[in-house]
Amino acid sequence: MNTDVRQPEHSKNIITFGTFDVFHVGHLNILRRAKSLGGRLVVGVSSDALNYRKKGRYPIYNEQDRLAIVAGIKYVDDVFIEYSLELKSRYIQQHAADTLVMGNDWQGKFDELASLVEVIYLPRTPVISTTSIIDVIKNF
Ligand code: C2G
Repeated sequence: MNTDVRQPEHSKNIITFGTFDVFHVGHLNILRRAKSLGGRLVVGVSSDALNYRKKGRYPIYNEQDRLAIVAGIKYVDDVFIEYSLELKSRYIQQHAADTLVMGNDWQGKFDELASLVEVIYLPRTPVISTTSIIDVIKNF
């Protein structure tokens, strides 16, 4: 009897990154489409400190809550905290990823990683963003 339960040969090891603050359907769509490339999906969720360094403000939801929300999504196999944008190649190697998926707001930004992984930019879901949701709530 064949008891081999490994992923099939063509299965990908996919990695993606994001803040996923105030989780919305655009976030869900990119995770679903990343997973649908076929294989295992691991997600790096940016730390609170990384957000503060890059954007000058903390996310609405803290990193442990954002990590728990993303981990609860059925398309996601594993999560970790992304502490630095500059550590992408290390995270890719740690998770033995062969495919990097990012939304096309990052188009071209990760092309230098193409020697390590296949880099795929997926179109963003139009209109919705964490910033626009915050604005709507502010003006409610
Ligand atoms: N996204 C999308 N459509 C939207 C909004 C977001 O497809 N309407 C995608 C983004 O392109 C990204 C992912 O959802 O791939 C997460 O988006 P953010 O939470 O905005 O992540 P960001 O702050 O861009 O990531 O290494 C990257 C960093 O972690 C920062």
